[in-house]
Amino acid sequence: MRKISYLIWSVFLFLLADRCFAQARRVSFPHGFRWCIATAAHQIEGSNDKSDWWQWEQQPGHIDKGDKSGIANDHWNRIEEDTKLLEYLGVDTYRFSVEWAKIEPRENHYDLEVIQHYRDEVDLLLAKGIEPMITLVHYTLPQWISEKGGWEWDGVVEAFERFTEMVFRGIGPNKVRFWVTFNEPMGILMGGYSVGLTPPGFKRNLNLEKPLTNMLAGHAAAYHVLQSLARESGQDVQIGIAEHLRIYQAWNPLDPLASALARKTAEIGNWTFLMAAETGIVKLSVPFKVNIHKELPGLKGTQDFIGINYYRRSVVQYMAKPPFIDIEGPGSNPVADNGWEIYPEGIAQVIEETSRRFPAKHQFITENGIADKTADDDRRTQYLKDHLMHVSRMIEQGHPVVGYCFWTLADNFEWLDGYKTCFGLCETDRTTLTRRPRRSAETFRSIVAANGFSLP
Ligand code: IFM
Repeated sequence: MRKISYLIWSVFLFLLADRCFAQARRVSFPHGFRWCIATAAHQIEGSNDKSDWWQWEQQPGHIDKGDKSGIANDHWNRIEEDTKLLEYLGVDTYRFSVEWAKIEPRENHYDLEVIQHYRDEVDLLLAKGIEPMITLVHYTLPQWISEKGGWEWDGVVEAFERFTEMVFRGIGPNKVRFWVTFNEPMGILMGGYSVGLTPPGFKRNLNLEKPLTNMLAGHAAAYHVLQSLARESGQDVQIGIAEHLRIYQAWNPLDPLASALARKTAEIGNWTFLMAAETGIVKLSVPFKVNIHKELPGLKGTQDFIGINYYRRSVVQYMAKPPFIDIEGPGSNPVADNGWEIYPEGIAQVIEETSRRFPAKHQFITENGIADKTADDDRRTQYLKDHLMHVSRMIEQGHPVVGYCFWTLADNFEWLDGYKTCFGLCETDRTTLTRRPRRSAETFRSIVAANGFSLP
């Protein structure tokens, strides 16, 4: 009798321990957490021949191996196919951009068929139960604006405001709740206006007052237009900016110079735009180089959520050759195909810093992903889980992260890298454009279905 009771107790304790352990190993997300896939028009639609990037790609030396976006993934003609993939993954949100160069190919000439096309895309998504999140500017501009100086042109703010109104009215009220005015605005500024590696190719160093001011004024104008049009139709809209937030650290944390440089780079690269939209004050200062400090009317408080694009850590280290210091170095972890260090805990650090700077504001992970074309797709699968583990932990600690977009659906045109790097949950065959779900697509799908996953 005693033996039987021991046995029963042991089995009971074993089951209890197993259950507790299993719970401890579960990575979960709150009810209503948004699962999303992010894409951008120029990278997938194809034939964006009225845009500045299209022109840029035609010039030798700009894009790796001379790749051109060309037909890209022909998403323009394969919306149904791609929407089926989104349904297969089970996401409830799809972040994509509308292409200004297609909507307004010539100044003040709006192509209503193009607007209808986006309206149809939105309707299709809604019919499938997927909420659209629309990005208004994902790097590209119409070529005619670029020729006038891009974000330095005096008329660009008004043009952007008109374009925003056109998009909202064209798609129709009560359809799109989530809006992103700019994707990675500091990337646009640095690439196109500081170092000149992307269109319009200006090399202004840190003399960025004009384009920075115009982009912020454009953001504020778009924010107010969207909010007032939404109010007219009794709709709730949530508007944000998706900024590329990186971890910058000194290789040797005890090195004061490298640490100060890392802090300054983060302040400029990560926070200039987001902080300005919050406070209304445009601030950019580097001793002996630039000193911008001014208030922009109408800018303060123009973001309803913070969009976080997180990919990597950059380590500040010294080099033997000029310029003797590298602020883009990888740290001690493995790197992705494009050389970006894989640093999952960085997403937690970025969430924490975002909460500190913008308390109580909702955070949306608007992009997270890895360039990887290894055949077994282990790295992407692991990357996804490792980053989600940190996101879940931060939510448990009370950080207001409301959704997560994976970058991206299928391999596509990766800007300066052309078609070399592959960020897709699906592999795109560049000859047939067939999309083949990778192992990570299966993993993502099951995580979405279960609103979490168990750690091994
Ligand atoms: O492909 C880009 C995207 O357009 C913007 N964020 C980073 C991604 C990967 O480089």
